[in-house]
Amino acid sequence: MLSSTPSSPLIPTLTLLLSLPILFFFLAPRFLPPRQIAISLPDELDDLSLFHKAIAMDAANFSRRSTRLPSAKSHLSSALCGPKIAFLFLTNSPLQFAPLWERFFSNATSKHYNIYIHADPSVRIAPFEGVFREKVIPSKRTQRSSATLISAARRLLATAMLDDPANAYFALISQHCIPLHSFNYLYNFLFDLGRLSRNLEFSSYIEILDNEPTLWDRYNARGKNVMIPEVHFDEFRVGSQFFVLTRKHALMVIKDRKLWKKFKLPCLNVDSCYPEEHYFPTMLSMQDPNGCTHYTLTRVNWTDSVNGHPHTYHPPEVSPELIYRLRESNSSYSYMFARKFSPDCLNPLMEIADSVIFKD
Ligand SMILES: *[C@@H]1O[C@H](CO)[C@@H](O)[C@H](O)[C@H]1NC(C)=O
Ligand SMILES: *[C@@H]1O[C@H](CO)[C@@H](O)[C@H](O)[C@H]1NC(C)=O
Ligand SMILES: *[C@@H]1O[C@H](CO)[C@@H](O)[C@H](O)[C@H]1NC(C)=O
Ligand SMILES: CC(=O)N[C@H]1CO[C@H](CO)[C@@H](O)[C@@H]1O
Repeated sequence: MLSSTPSSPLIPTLTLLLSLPILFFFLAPRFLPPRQIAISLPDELDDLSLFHKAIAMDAANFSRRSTRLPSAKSHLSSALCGPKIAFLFLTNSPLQFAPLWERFFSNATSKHYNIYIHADPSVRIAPFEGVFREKVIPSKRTQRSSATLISAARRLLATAMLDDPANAYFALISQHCIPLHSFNYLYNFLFDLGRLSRNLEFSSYIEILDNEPTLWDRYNARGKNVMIPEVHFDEFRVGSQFFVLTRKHALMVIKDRKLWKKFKLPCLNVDSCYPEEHYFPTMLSMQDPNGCTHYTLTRVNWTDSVNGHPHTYHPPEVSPELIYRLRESNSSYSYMFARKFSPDCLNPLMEIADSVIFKD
């Protein structure tokens, strides 16, 4: 009898209580930070096993020679018999500029480069064609501003090291990147015969900055003092993830366990975390600051950036003058790549490919 009493407050209360999870479900995304994908133990073990293989292979191929040659050269020793550039494409979409890259590679012999693609398997992407055919490596899910991007880059480095001992430079490229020079120009720049003959060490082109105003927030994005003792604040660095690393530094990156233990921790403050912009510059500046130029070869335009995204170029902006402007740098050499370009820039870029971009 009691339960059927229409005036019982129980029913509305129950209804309200039952609807709370539903309400929460709809409202929660507005209040909670976006969830980060955690890196699972099986994924971690897969990567470790890959890294071990690559490290062992590198030791087998390079150790004997390094007793005779200075170590800097030994890690580029394959240079003596044709070093290669490993192009590491990190994407979660089709490669929108594939035809432009296809043109870029058309002048290169396969003796001078290799291509590897890490493609987020949770996104349906049509099979890659042409020079990109069957170049996808075993990939895992990636998410912006999370340690999954570090994992993906390390997976690409290790796979490329293991695949070909002649891979001497490793260039990380995204689907939004375009080349600013011809393949030959890039190749001759990286494998500068003058440096080789003078026995100078080859440098990695990676941006390493310590003067960003947001650095303190980013350092504490996993919780206060969490990075100690592995990384003290005065060792913490920031820089673009788009690097060109030597084999020596690629090896350092996949050998690292100490910093990874901290950088893989989930971000509590996702909006000021961006682990992929800190892990590589921090690690290399701690281990070999003089072996790095502290400077990236990938131009990006941060003017009027929105939501942590750089300026995205659209078709009306594409012109020969833009390419010339993007090449200009404050360093003694020119930028080799640029980002970000919207997919519909492909046609205007193709129109100036031979007459401007690859004309050197
Ligand atoms: C950078 O982007 C801004 C717009 O956000 C634009 O006005 C400027 O011309 C761009 N700079 C270069 C070098 O393209
Ligand atoms: C060169 O340095 C100046 C001054 O620091 C800066 O305003 C400019 O954006 C830099 N140019 C490039 C291409 O990085
Ligand atoms: C290919 O090489 C020729 C001769 O060096 C050059 O004129 C042309 O621009 C190059 N094309 C590309 C796509 O690199
Ligand atoms: C070029 C070269 O020396 N390649 C060797 C690298 O090491 C692996 C195994 O460790 C050999 O199978 C390759 O022939």
